[in-house]
Amino acid sequence: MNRGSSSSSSRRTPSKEEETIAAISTPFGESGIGIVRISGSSAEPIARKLFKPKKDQSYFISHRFHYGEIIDIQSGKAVDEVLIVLMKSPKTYTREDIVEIHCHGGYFVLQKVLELVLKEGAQMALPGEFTKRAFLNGRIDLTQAEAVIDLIRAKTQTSLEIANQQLSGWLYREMAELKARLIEHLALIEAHIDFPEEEIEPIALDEMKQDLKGMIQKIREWISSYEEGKIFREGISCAIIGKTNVGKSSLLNVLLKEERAIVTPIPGTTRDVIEEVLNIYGIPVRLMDTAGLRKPVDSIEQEGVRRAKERVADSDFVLLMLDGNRALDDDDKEIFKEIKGKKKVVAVNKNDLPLEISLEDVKRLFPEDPVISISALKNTGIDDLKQAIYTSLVHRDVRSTPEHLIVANIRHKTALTRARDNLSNAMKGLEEGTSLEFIAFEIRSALEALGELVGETATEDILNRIFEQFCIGK
Ligand SMILES: Nc1nc2c(ncn2[C@@H]2O[C@H](COP(=O)(O)OP(=O)(O)OP(=O)(O)O)[C@@H](O)[C@H]2O)c(=O)[nH]1
Ligand SMILES: [Mg+2]
Repeated sequence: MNRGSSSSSSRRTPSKEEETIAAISTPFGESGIGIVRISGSSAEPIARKLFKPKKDQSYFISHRFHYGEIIDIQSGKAVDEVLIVLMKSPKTYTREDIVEIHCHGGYFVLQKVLELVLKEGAQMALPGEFTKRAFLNGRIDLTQAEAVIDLIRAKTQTSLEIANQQLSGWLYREMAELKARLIEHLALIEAHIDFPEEEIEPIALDEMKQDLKGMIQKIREWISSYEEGKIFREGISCAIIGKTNVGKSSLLNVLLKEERAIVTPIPGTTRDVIEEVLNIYGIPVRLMDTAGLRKPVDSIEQEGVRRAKERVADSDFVLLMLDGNRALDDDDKEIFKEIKGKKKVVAVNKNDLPLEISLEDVKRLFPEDPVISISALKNTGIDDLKQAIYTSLVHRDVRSTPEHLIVANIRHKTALTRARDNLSNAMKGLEEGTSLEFIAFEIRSALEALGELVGETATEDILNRIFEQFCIGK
């Protein structure tokens, strides 16, 4: 985790930010093209030294590709045939001059070109340093920088959408608005601290309370949106649980659309836990098919049952399966005890066969949970089941409205929680007529939390922790 930080403190301090950095920005290994990126005031002079244009052209046109060769000045030999682009500050990723050299994508070639660039005075970039410069130079705020990481790591369409939403800077804009309003309130309070003989006018006081209330409510909604965002980013684990032969492995296969698990009519077929990730409307769900729970017949099954129970205990979510063609028995009831208190969806399987369990009875047993009738064999009710899983995890439809904003980062949630607590304290203070100094303190603390969120008052330590998560070259 800490790889980048020690070198960052020894090699570079913030005052040296203007030095020129370079890195290979494409992944290691062979590829069609590979890019060496340079950022800083020496980017253009370095490019001029190393690049020999095919056409007789003595200058670079900004933001345009030029075709030519990278030359090793010492030997005079061409290293690679390249496309090079100079992007003059400020319309660039870092707001500094940027040069990108698009080489052939071989590791050695790229390494060689990078070496030549470094020889001309550029410094090797640290992880995330290009993005860090974009932040330090005011092109993006801290939440947008973090969105870049999320974007790179996005595994589903929805997590991509959430990252893009954050990259658009909505959080920054909302925080700026909240802060502006809080600063106004603070100014009014501080004016009255300076002139204690004057009381705040009741109308102004009412307005302030009203406004604070609105802010607290808004912040609350963002905080609760975090749980949704987290689900899309990190996914959830879900154990399929049920007695033997109810069709757990069949369901896993149907959901995955492949014959992943062995299915047989013999009870006790599955022994070990089988795990696969399924995308349910944008949520990465780690599905676990487990051994059917019953009194084990041998030591292998006994171990399987132990593992199944362990997974149930650890999983975020449970898919309880019942066999609709067999009456509920003691094995089922044992399982009901096992999953008490778990978030779940109940699937009553084998609805292609005559029903021996009434769905009404099952609903009465699990009044809080969705009960879905399916057939894993005939592939019916599976979409309803997926929908039920989705809605029991996500309470609002996050996909339908781009305006529905999601906080997807624990750091943001923590800062918002602090701001909410400070504002609630301030609100309480106003209602109880506490000293204005106390209220001013709480509002100032809230402002600090919001400033930290967008990076205005973030410490070097916080910044390092964020940018260390990037790869080199981003
Ligand atoms: N008719 C019918 N049969 C099904 C259905 N789902 C599964 N089966 C059959 O039920 C038997 C058991 O299915 P499995 O998927 O192996 O059941 P399981 O719950 O994984 O069983 P264990 O691994 O032994 O705990 C197989 O013969 C399946 O073909 C269904 O919806 N309808
Ligand atoms: Mg099975």
